[in-house]
Amino acid sequence: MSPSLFCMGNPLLDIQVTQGEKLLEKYDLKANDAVLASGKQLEIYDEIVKDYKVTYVAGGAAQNAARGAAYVLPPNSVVYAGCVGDDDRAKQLTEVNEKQGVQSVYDVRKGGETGACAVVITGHHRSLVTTLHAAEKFDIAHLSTPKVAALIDGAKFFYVGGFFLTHGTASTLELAKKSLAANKTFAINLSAPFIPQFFGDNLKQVLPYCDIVVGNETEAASWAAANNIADTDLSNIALAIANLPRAEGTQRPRTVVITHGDKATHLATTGAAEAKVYSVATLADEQIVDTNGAGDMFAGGFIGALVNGKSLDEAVEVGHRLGAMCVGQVGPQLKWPKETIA
Ligand code: 26A
Repeated sequence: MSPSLFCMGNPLLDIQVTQGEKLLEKYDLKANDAVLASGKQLEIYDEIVKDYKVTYVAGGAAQNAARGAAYVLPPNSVVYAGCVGDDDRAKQLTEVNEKQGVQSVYDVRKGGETGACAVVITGHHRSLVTTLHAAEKFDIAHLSTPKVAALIDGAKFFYVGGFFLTHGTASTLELAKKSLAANKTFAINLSAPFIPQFFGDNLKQVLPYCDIVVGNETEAASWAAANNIADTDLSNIALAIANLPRAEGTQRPRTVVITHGDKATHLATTGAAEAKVYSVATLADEQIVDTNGAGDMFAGGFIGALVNGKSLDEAVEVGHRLGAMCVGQVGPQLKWPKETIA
């Protein structure tokens, strides 16, 4: 059986540091943000490896979500594509994926370097500083290689990181169009405020094909601002995204789910009179290790549950459980041995 969920994104190794207050100041970073490193920020990787105690963990937003989905799905359900170098980082990512039930079908750049993300933790915040390296060299031709093409044909669900739109809009559209032609489900994550803000045109091209859109409160706000929507209510923003035009031939409504930390989760579906608001269990301070990857694990759990045939309500619940589980671990990780979730 071919895996039912095909994911695509930027494979990254996270290099995580805690108590990073000084780093935020030095590199001009917001406590809770994701950026592409530029100028002086490119020095952060050498500095943290040299002067801080770092922890290496598998990252890459869509890859985290893929591992999250695999957590709640039967074996051999999830495959992930992205571009890496032929280095130790890629080896490490492949091993973690394999252990956690994700088949990696990497586009491998000979002599290339796998991307990295400096994760600066301050309290319950995380600032992500990414250098994509090989990740942005993903070649659309990879999707037509016999192995990957067969996996795309065999999949029923697709999930792409919005982050991929910094370089891979053509590949995303190719996948999205295949999904539509075969009446499959295509999901995207808004990924970070800078995607709607600076890559809004790319997002606009892809959104008509998206059956599922996942994001958080800062990404929803950024999307609203970029689209001249003054309303800041997350339910209304979710509804606005749900009601955006669809590609011709689409046979299903669009579902938009916007998380807001432990405050609430908002879910809107095309044509609905109002969004549904779910409450989220609050974790005690001592249960929180860090929040890196929590949104990805929510997305992975949500999508995985839908692939499993669960209802939207159940899928939100699974997402919440995985998000909370991730917050209790270092970086974008879940508890092993596996707990039964769905
Ligand atoms: C293009 N950018 C900036 C990125 C990322 C990214 N994944 C893909 N593309 N910037 C940060 N991440 C990942 O987000 C996860 C947390 O949600 C980090 O690797 C981290 O694991």
